[in-house]
Amino acid sequence: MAKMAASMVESGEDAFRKVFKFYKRRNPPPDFSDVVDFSRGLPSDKIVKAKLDPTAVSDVEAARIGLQPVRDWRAFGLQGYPGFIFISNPFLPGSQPFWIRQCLKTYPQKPNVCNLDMHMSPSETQDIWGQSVRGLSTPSGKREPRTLLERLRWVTLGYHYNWDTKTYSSNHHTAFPADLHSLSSKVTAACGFPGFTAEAGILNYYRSDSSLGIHVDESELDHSRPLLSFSFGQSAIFLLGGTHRQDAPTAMFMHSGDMMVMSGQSRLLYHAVPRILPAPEGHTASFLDLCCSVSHLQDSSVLESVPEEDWKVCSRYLQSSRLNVTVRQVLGPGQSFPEIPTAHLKTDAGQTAGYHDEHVEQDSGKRKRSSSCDSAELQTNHL
Ligand SMILES: O=C(O)CCC(=O)C(=O)O
Ligand SMILES: [Mn+2]
Repeated sequence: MAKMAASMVESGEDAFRKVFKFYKRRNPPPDFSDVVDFSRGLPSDKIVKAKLDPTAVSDVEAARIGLQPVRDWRAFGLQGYPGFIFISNPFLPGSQPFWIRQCLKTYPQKPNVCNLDMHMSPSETQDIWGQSVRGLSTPSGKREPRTLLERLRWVTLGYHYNWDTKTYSSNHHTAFPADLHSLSSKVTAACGFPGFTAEAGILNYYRSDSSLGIHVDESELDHSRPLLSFSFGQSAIFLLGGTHRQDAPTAMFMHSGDMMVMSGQSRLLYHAVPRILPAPEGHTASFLDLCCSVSHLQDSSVLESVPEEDWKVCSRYLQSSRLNVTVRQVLGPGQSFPEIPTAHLKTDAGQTAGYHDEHVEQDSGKRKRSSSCDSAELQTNHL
C-alpha cells in the first residue's frame, strides 16, 4: 500500500484500521491527495453545502463569543454522512487566542480533572500553567524535564468521564465553564439544535506524534443530542467511518478554528485521528500571528484580550501541538443516571485511563486512556 491512495482500501475486515495505519505512517509519507479539505472545497463531488439557521444566533451574540455572523459561516456536509456538519473556521480574526488560552491556562485548573491527577497530588497539579511558563519561555532545544503543560494529555469538564468504567456519573460532576457552554449552545443552535446543554467536555492535547485511536462516543445517555468538536493549533487528519469497523472511513483535514457537529445518523459513527500535521501557511496566520487583536471587544463580550506574556506561552506551545475540545450533552431532558449499587462504583483514585497516552491498540473493543503522561499516543478502542 506504500504508494496507493487510501481510497483504494475496500470495505471489509479491518478497513478502518488499514486506512488509519496508512495515514499514520511516516516512512514513506502517505499520499494525502484523497483527503477532503473543506477549507478549499475539495474534492467538490463529496462536499455538500449545509443549511444553517442564521436566525438562531444574532450577529451580536455571535460576536460576543468571537464568531462571525452565522450567514457568513462556511458550513458543509459530506456525501453519505447525514447529520455530519463541518464548519470551516467561523471565528472572527483574533478571537482564537482567547479560546486557546482557556484550553491551556484556565480549563486545566481545579476542580477540572486531567491525566496528571492520576499520579500526582492535587497540590502538584494545582497550577499547571504557572509551573510551565518559565520552561516554555526558554528557547527550545533539549530542555529537561518537560513542563506539566507539555505532559498534559486530557482534561475533563462537567460530568467527568471515567476512562475505566466508560461512564459519566452524578457523583463526579463540577460546574461546566460558562464561556464554553455559551459557545457550544450558539453553534449547535445555528446547526438546528436549539436547547443543547453542554454537560461534559473532553479536551485532547496532541503533540506532533500523537494519534487518537478508533472509537465511537456512546457513553452519553442521550444520543439524539449532537456531539460538538473545536480544533485549535496544528492541523490533523480526521477519519470518519461507519457504524461498523469494517466500513472504510473518509479522511478530512481539520485546521485551527474548524468545528464539527456529529448528529443524527452520524452521531454514533466510528472516528479517529491518525495524524497531526503542520498547519498550512494561511491557517497558521489565523491562530498564531493575529494574537490579541481583539481590541474592539464589546462590553458584553465573553472574550477577554490575551496579555502578550500569556500569548507567548500559548504560541510556543502550539508550534508543535494541537488542541481539540469535544462537548457533549450527557442526559436528555428529564433524564437521570441509572442507579448503580455503590459497591460497583470505582473511586477516582482507581481511575487510570485515557486515550492520549498509550499505544493505539485497535483490536479490543474499548476506549481508554492511561495514567502515564509521556508516551505519544492517545488510545481509544471501541467494539
Ligand atoms: O481530536 C479530535 O478531533 C477528535 C476527538 C475525539 O474524537 C474525542 O475526544 O472523542
Ligand atoms: Mn470521539
